[in-house]
Amino acid sequence: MKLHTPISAKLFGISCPQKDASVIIIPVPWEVTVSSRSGTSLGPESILKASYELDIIRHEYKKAEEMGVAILPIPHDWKTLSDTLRHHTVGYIHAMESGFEKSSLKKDIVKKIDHYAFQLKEDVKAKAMTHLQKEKMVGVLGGDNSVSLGLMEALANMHDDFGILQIDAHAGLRKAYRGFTYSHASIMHNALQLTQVTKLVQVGLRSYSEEEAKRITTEKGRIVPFLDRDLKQKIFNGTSWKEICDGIMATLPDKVYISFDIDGLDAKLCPSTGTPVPGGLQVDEVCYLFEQVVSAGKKIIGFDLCEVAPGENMDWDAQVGSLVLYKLAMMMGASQGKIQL
Ligand SMILES: [Mn+2]
Repeated sequence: MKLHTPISAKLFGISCPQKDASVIIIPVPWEVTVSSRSGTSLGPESILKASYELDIIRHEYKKAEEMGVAILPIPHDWKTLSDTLRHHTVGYIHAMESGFEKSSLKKDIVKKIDHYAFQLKEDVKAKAMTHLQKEKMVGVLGGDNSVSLGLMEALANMHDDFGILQIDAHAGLRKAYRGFTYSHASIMHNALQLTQVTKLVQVGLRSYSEEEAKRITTEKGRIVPFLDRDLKQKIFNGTSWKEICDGIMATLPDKVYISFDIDGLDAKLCPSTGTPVPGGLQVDEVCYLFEQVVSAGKKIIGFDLCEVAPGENMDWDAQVGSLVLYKLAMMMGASQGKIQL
């Protein structure tokens, strides 16, 4: 499926020059290491397009105008490179999954992908630093889950300590999954290399390996899991979502980075995402959770939204994506006093 970025990209249908924006969104159309369905490199473009419709749904979306939100141009060179490299990785991943783990191709491909993925990370980091130094707030819009590391590194340059609130069906704690240092499945493993990340609070997990489960147990204290099945058990037994959110808030430090993989939601809300998993959260639940971060007096210092893919149901996945992108941007702004809730 091909999309076309409009010449003037008006996120949420508002025209806001970068210099006037409080929040800058960095789009990253990248999906080189995804292991199953592809499509998320079209995430930024499809969300941008869907976001034009938001203002006619509810008047509350006018707050984006008040705060000023701008999206950087979608870097089509990275998209083209992602598409080209995917041709190598698809074959390689397929070979590994068919038992050819010792393939002689491995070294060359992994080296090449690691090289470009490092460059992508540095590019995102440089863009983030540029805007953070101008005292703007920054969010990353993927692309696959790996693309947020550059922003996390930029924030680690500016903050001594912060926690990550991760909404995801997956733990993201695999070490160099399929050999790739910057794999989508390794994002939180890589984030935890930053000593400034004092907490990783994972909400909605329902698909993880034995090795990842062990890691969560071993690093208890730094990693705090709120498994999907435990959340559901509590709700079915009468605990309110408010009480659950209070419990999540109690584990977070004052500065919070939100990492939102769309597959943390109920798969009905993101049917085209790469690795959907049954179960998961509702949009209203995560929006309420983000509001609670603000109400608890915490400061949202950055965020990412990843793994939204247009697929065949282009409008639907992107509509959900644009709504949660809006919510993330607004909550970050509210937490830093730019708008009132
Ligand atoms: Mn995931």
